[in-house]
Amino acid sequence: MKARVFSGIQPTGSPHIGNYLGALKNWAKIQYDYESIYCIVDLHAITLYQDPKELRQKIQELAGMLLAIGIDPAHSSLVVQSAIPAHVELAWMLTCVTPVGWLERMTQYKAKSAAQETIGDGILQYPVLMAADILLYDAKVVPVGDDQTQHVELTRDIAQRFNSLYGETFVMPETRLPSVGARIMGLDEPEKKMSKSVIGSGHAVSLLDPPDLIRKKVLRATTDSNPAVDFDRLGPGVANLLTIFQAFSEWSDARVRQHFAGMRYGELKKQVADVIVAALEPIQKRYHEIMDEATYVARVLEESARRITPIANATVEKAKRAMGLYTPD
Ligand code: ATP
Ligand code: LTN
Repeated sequence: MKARVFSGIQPTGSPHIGNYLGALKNWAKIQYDYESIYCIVDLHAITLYQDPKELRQKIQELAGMLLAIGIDPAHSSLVVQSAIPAHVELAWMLTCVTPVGWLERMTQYKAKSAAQETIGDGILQYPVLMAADILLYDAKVVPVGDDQTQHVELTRDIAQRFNSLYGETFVMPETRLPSVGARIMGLDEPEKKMSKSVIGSGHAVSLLDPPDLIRKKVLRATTDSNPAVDFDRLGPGVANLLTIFQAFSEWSDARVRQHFAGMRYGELKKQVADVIVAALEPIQKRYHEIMDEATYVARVLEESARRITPIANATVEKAKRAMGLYTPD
């Protein structure tokens, strides 16, 4: 039997090239080597307020986008988290073995809670639900961007603690980062991770941006006071543009160095914009075709949920038995 892969993405904002290069491209690439489950994590999204109508629409659109980037429903399962109640059931059981201190140490929790006036319990519990997502399916491999490494480590700690308290129940998952592009930075602020939730026209390139907008955003990207690419003195903005180019083109380090050394920033930006536009064009075309097919997305989501719900339920049953909870015999 093939090992299982699991990963998730929140239906918030608009998916961008950071999501694509850090995670989604890898999802499509490794799906044939594993039994893959990819999940639109709407229960994670509501840890911060979401407009209900918008959320509903974003779930559909994100599913369409995941199919457009190449998730193959004949091979992989594409599901919405809230369609499978087992995620929440297991999350509660895991909550009960997780020390609050572990959760308070999470970088993402610290950043998100600092930005809120009142901190919803969901923001603190966020990584426990993520651990439940992963452990429900005995996933060995979790392809994510660099910002999620800490959460996967925590998943291992929670699994280990559960196993030592209640006996071997969960498989230990491992993070899978892309070799290039695990952390794409904002075009306007290269010190900050490119993020869906940052509103700002020059921050992120959305996967659905038209070519002229992509070019405009890249041409305006923050660089530094050098005139041309100098690999001995790379500022964060230029380094980020080179990473974006390399991740899309899949060129080797040596080829990137040779090609870009001494190139003026204007020309560098033009070439970066070209490589993004060329990669996104077929994705956007497929996206529109998929969204034009009235029931296709809904069918994929339903079939996938039907296929994997028994796996999730079996794990919940196993965890319940391990903990001594009631299970009808
Ligand atoms: P938000 O800003 O709303 O938290 P996000 O852009 O971080 O959203 P997520 O849905 O949280 O997006 O992440 C989906 C996947 O994309 C995760 O695997 C995450 O690690 C990856 N990812 C997100 N941002 C980046 C980035 N800037 N570079 C590389 N990978 C990223
Ligand atoms: N927290 C992740 C999304 C996510 C996830 C998961 C990723 C939820 N559950 C399980 C991998 C495995 C994020 O990208 N913000």
